[in-house]
Amino acid sequence: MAKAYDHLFKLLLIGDSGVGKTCLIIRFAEDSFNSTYISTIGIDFKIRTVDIEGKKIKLQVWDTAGQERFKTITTAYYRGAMGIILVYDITDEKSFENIQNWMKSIKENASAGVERLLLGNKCDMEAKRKVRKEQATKLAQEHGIRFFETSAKSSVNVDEAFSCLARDILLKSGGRRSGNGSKTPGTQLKTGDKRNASKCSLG
Ligand SMILES: Nc1nc2c(ncn2[C@@H]2O[C@H](COP(=O)(O)OP(=O)(O)OP(=O)(O)O)[C@@H](O)[C@H]2O)c(=O)[nH]1
Ligand SMILES: [Mg+2]
Repeated sequence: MAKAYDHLFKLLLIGDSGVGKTCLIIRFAEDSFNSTYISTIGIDFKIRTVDIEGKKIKLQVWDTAGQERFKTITTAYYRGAMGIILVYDITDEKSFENIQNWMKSIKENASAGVERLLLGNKCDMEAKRKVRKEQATKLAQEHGIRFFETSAKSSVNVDEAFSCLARDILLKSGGRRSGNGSKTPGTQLKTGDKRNASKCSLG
């Protein structure tokens, strides 16, 4: 019998409470959206298998509670993650400012070579925007990571973001190891522009 998948990648979503982590995962795994807000308690996960570069990649996506009181539980899951998605809400400036703290938390709790990705969610709410795209692009460049604006509600860039991260992990595991987890030159300035997004579309 053919193997169900070639690789299993564990991904983790972090970010302030209410930014839309759970909705992004539900959009990605089940292609649905619910506007009722049920704050995540502790930790949860969903699975979706995708095709990337001819490989079947099983993505186990861990959803963490953004509320401070769950921090001890959620940070225990950082270590096992191969990719971490940092999420803020484009209509909530505080959630963007806090990305620095979430970055710090990754540094303290995750494995050194973990792939990171920045998402500005709720981009369907343009009229309520508080965080300019350029601010986030700059922050992502400073950290040498990709950035996308997404909407779990309108299904914008969700598949693209997850597949880009999976693709980066796949490429990294396929021989371009840098040993200490630092990025090789040339992969530093990665932003989620249209060109990048189309390159990362799912097969
Ligand atoms: N307009 C809009 N609303 C969204 C979007 N994504 C999530 N929401 C809404 O934002 C609220 C919070 O979404 P959740 O996905 O539960 O947020 P969370 O980050 O998982 O929050 P915690 O579990 O508390 O950490 C819900 O009412 C969602 O319906 C989006 O892309 N656009
Ligand atoms: Mg949640």
